[in-house]
Amino acid sequence: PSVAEVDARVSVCRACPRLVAWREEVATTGRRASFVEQPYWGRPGPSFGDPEAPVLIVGLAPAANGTNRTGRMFTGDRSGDWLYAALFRAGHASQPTSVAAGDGLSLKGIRIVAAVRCAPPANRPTTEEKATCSGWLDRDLELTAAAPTGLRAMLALGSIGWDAALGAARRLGWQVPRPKPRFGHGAETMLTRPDGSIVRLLGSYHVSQQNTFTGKLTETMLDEVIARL
Ligand code: DU
Ligand code: SF4
Repeated sequence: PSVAEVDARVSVCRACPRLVAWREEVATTGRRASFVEQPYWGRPGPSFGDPEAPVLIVGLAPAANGTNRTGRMFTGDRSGDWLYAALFRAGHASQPTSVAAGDGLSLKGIRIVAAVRCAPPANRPTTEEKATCSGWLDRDLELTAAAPTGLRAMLALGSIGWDAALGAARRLGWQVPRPKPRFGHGAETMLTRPDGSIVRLLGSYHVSQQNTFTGKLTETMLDEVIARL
C-alpha cells in the first residue's frame, strides 16, 4: 500500500473498543465548551506531512480536543503550537501555526505519526491498546524506509514514542542495540535495517504542557534536538 492508502485505512480503524467509545464521546456530547459549535473528527489520526520524508516524528496519541477535533496530527492544541513553531524555526514547516486542515500548512522532509492513533482517556493508552495500534506504526516505518528517499532518522517525543519506534524496528527485523537503548531528552541510538542502512533514533521530552509550562522542555532544548535530525 501507499502512504495515502494506509492513512485512509487507519482513519476508519475501530480495533480498540475503549478508545473508539472515548473518541466518539468527546466528539459528540463531550466537546470542550470553546469548541462546542465545531464538528469534531472523532476518528483515528492519520499521518501528516511529506509522504516521502526521510524523517519521522513519533508522537504519543491524539489529544481529545486537538487531533480528535481537527483530524490532523498535533493540530489545534498547545502541544502542536510548540511542535510546529519549532519545525517552522528549523525550516521544515511552511508556517508556524497549525489550526485546522486547509490552513495551508505543509511540512518538508518530515512526516508526523503516533504510537497510538486514537485519543486515550487521560492521554494514557493501555498496554493492550499500544500493542493493537502498533501495526499501523510498523506500516509507516516500512513504507517510509522503502520510499526512494529512504528513512534516515526518527524523533520520538516522549518515552511511549521511543518504545513504539523501537518495537516497530524490532518487528520489522531491524537490528536494535542491546541492552535496550534508554529514553531521555537528547538520547540517540542507531537502528540497522536488513540492507545495512542506518536509521537514527533521537529522543526528546514530549511537547505537552506538562513539560513546556514547567520548563522541563525549553524552546532551545527542542530546537537543538530538531537540528540534529
Ligand atoms: O494532497 P497531497 O499533496 O497528497 O497532501 C496531503 C496532505 O499532506 C496535505 O494536507 C499537505 C500534506 N503534505 C505535506 O505536509 N508536505 C508535503 O510535502 C506533501 C503533502
Ligand atoms: Fe485502531 Fe489504533 Fe485507534 Fe486502536 S488506537 S482503534 S488500533 S487506530
